[in-house]
Amino acid sequence: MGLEPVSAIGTDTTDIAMAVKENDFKKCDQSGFCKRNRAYADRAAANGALWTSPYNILPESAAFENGQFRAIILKTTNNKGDSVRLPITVSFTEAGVARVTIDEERRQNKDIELRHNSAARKERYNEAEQLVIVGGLTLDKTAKVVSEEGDTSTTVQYGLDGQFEASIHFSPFKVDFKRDGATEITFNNRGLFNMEHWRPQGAAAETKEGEAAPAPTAEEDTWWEESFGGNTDSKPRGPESVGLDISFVGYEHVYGIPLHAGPLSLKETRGGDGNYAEPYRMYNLDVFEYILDSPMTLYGSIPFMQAHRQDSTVGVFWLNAAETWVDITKEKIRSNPLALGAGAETDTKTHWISESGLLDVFVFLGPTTQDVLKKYGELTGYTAMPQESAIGYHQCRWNYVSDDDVKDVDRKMDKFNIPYDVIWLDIEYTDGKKYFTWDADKFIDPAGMGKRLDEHGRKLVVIIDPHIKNSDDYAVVSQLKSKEFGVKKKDGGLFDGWCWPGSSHWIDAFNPKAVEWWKTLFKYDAFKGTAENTFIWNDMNEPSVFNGPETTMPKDNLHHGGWEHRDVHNLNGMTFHNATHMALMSRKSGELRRPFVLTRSFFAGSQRLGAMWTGDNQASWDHLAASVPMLLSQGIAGFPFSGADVGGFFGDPDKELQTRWFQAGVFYPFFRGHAHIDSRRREPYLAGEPYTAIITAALRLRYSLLPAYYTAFHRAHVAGEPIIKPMYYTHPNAEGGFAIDDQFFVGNTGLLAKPVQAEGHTSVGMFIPDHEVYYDYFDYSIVPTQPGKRTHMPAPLETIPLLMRGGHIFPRRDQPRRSSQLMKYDDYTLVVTMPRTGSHAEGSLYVDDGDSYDYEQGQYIHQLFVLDGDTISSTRADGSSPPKKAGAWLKAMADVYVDKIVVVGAPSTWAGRISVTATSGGETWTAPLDYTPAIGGRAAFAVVRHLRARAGADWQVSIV
Ligand code: NBV
Repeated sequence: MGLEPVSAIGTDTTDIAMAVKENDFKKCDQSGFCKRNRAYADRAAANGALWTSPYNILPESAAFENGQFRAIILKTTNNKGDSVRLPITVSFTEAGVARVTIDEERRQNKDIELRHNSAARKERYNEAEQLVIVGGLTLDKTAKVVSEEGDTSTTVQYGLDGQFEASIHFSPFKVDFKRDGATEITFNNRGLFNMEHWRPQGAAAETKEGEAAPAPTAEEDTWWEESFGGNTDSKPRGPESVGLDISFVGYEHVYGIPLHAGPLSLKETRGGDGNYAEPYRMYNLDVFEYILDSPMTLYGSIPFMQAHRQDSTVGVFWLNAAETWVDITKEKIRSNPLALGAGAETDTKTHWISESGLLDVFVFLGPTTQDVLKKYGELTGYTAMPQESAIGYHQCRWNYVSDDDVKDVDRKMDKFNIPYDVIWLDIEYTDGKKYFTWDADKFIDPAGMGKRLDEHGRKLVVIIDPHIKNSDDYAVVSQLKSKEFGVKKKDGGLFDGWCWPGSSHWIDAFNPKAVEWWKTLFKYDAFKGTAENTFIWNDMNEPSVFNGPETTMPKDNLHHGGWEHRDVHNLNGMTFHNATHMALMSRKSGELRRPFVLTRSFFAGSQRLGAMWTGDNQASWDHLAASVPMLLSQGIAGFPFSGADVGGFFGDPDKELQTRWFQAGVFYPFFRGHAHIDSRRREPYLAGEPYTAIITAALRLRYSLLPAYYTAFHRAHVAGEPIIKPMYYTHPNAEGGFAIDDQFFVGNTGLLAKPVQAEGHTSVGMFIPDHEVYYDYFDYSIVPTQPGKRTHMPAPLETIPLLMRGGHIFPRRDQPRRSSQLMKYDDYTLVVTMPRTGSHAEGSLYVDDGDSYDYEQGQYIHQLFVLDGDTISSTRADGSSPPKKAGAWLKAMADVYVDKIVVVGAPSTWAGRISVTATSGGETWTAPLDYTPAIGGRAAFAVVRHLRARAGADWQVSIV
C-alpha cells in the first residue's frame, strides 16, 4: 500500500467486498449433487412404502471380529441387476462410540478410467481421518454379537455394561442404534442412502452397440461438468456423492453443524411456516455481509450434530471434508413408550449429502451432552490450553496504520485505565500485502513497538494470509514456486488467483513439506521485527479467492497426494491454521511456548490449534443478537474458543450498541473488538462518558473473572466442555430451555448471563431453568424466580443482567490492572453462593503459567473448593501429588493467596461471628469475618478478609 492514505485503501477494498451478495452463493438446486440427492429423497417420499433402497448387505460377506463388523453392501444399479460392491465396516470403540465407514471397491476396469488425463486420485478421499482424528479409536474387544438372524440382521452389543446396541439389517441395509433397548438413532430408515458409484462417461443410459447415447437427463447433466456464476467445474470422476438419512427417534431438538447465522436449535429446512427452504450448507466460504437467520454456509464447518430431549442427548459426527448439505425435518409421532420425556413425541429426520469421499459417521449415544462432547473430543481433540493473554481483551481494527499509531492506542488505553492484552495489525502493516514483510514507511521500528508492548505484558498479533503475492521481488513466492508448495490446477500447473495482493498463489498446507517450509518463515530471524510476544491471525483461509467460484478455489484444483480440492475443501482452513500453529511452536529451538493463532476457517479438530471468530458481521443490533447463538453453537460443537467482532465489523455502531456489545463480548470466550477500514475509530476511550466508563466496567468484569474463564478453558481442554453453556447443556430436563439461545452459564461458575441484545431495552426476561436460588451478581439481591419461567431483570445501560446460581464457588481476581499479565501473581477472591436448601457449594480453580507446556509436567494449581455447613475447604482437585520440583512459576505462586472469601446468602447463624479459623499444613490462624444481614430483597453475606490461605495449598476455613 505504500503511502496511500487510509481512505483510499478503504474505497478499493470495500468495492470488492460489496460485490459479493447472497445470490453469488449456491442454493441446493444449483449444486448438482445436492439437487440429485434431494430429488432422490422426494422420490422415496412420494413412493412411500413402495420405495425400496437398492442397497443390500451380502449375508455371506458379513463377519464380526475384534470389535468390528465387516460386510459388502451390494448396490443394484439398474434393472438388469448390475451391481457395485461397497465394503462396509462398523467399528465399536472402547469409549462406546460406533463408527460406520462405507467405501467403494475399486474396479480394475478401463471403463472407469478418468475421462481427462487428469492427475486426480481415483479413490474416494480417505485421508480426513489422518488430519482430524487424534485418538479414541481403540476397538472394544468386548463388543459382541448378541443376535444373528440368519440372513437378515446382526445385532452387536457394545459400550459400558453393554448399554448400547447396533442392529445392522441386511435387506435393505439399515442400522438402528439403541440405548438400553430403545432405538435412538437410525441410518437409512427412509432409504435415502445413496453412493453415486464410479461409471464411465455416457454410461447412464443403456445403449445398444452402434447407437448414439441419448442426451443426458436433467439428473445427469451435472455429472461431468457443472457451471455456476460463470465458472465451470470439470468433474473428472463424474458423480460421486454420498447421502444418508439419519433419524433421531423421539428427539425434537437438534443442535450443532456450525457455522451458521441462525438459532442454536436448528430449524427445519423443507419449507413451511418459519422454516428454511434450503438445507444447512457446509462449504467454507468468504461470505461477507452475511445474512442472518439463514442456513447459508459461512467460513467454517463442523459436521457434528447433537439431538436432545429431556434427559437424553445423542450425536453424530459426519467425517467428510467435501461440500455438505443437511436437510432437517421433524415429524410428530405416536408417543413412544420407551422414550419417555418431553419432546419424545417428535422424531427429527436429517438427510446428509456430501459431494465426494467416504461415508464415515460416528455415533454417540449419550446419555448426557457432556458424554457426547467428551467422546467427540477424544476423537477430534480438545481445546488447546490458551496463552493466558489470549483470553483477555484484544484491540483490533483494520488497520492500526503505523507503529506510532499502535503505541498511541496502547498509551491511551493506559491513560483511561482500560485493561487490554493484545493489539492487532491487519493486512496494511505489510509491504504491499507481502506477508512476512513490513511497510517500512509506516512501521519504522516493529521490534521497538513489540518491546514497548511487552513492557506492560502486552502482545501483538499480526495477520498472515494463505495467498502469496505473485511478484518478482518476493522471496516467499519464489520459494513457493521453486519448491512446488503451491496448490495446483487440474492440469498440474501452479494455480494462480486474485486476492488482496492481486495475482497470488496459495500454499498447499496439506503437503507436510510445505508445512516444514512454512515453519521457516516464522523464525525470529526470518520474520524480522517479531518477537516472543508476537502471535498470528490467519484470515481468508477458506480459501478466499476473489475470482474463483463462489469466491473460493476451483474444485478441480489439486492438492498434495493428487486429491481434488473438492474432496478436501472444508479441511483447507484447518491445514493452514495447523501450519501456522506448528510454525509458532518452532520459532526458536529450545523455546516451547503455546502458540496463539486465530483462524477464520475451520473444521472438526481446529479446536486443537487456537481460536476462531465469526467473520465479517455488521454493526447492527441483530448481528449482536446473532453472535450469542453462534458462539453457543461453537461451544457444543467442540470448538468453544470463539468470538464475534465486538462492535460489528462493517459500519459504525452508535454508542449504545457499542456499549451493549462490550457487555456481551465480556462473556465471549474469544473477546476482540474489531472494525472495518472504512469505519470510524472506536477504541473504548473514544466513546466518551458515560459510555467509556460503562465499557471499562464491563472490561473489568471480564478481567476479574479471568481465573474462572481460565478454569473453564481447562475443562474444555480435558473434557470438551463448552466455555459458555446453553440451557439444554446445564439443565437437560428443563424443556422450556431447549430452544433458548440468548443466555448462558459461564463454565461451572453458576454465573448466568443474559446480555442486552436489543436497542433501547432496559430490562430482560431471563429464563430460570430450576428451583435453585439466584442472586444478582452486583447487589446480591435474591431474584424472585419461578422455574421454567422468565424473570424480569432491570437492565439500564450501565447494567449487565448477570445472576449467580446458589451452590457454586468461583474464583476472581479483584485488583484492577492494565493487562492479565500484570495480574499474574495477584491474590484471589472466592465467591461462594449459598444454595436454596442445605449448605453445600462447590467450585474450582485451575491455573498454570499460561504460556509454556510445563503444566503437562505437573506445574499447575488445581484446587477444588467445597463449602459444607460452616466449613470451606480447598483440596487438590485431581488427586495427583504436586510435582517434586516446583518450577519458577509454581515457586512464585507460593506467595499467591486466596485472600478474600465472599459468601452470598450467608446463614443467619453466622451473625455476630467476627472471625474464622483457618488451618493448612499443620498451621492454624484466624482471619476477620464481616457478616451483613439480609435487608429488603438483598441476601445476607459474609466476607472473610486477609485470609492468606495459599492458592496452591490444601486448607480449611471454619466459620465457628
Ligand atoms: O484483512 C482484512 C479483513 C479483516 O479485517 C476481516 O476481519 C476479515 O474477516 N479481511 C476479512 C479481508 C476483507 C474484508 C472485507
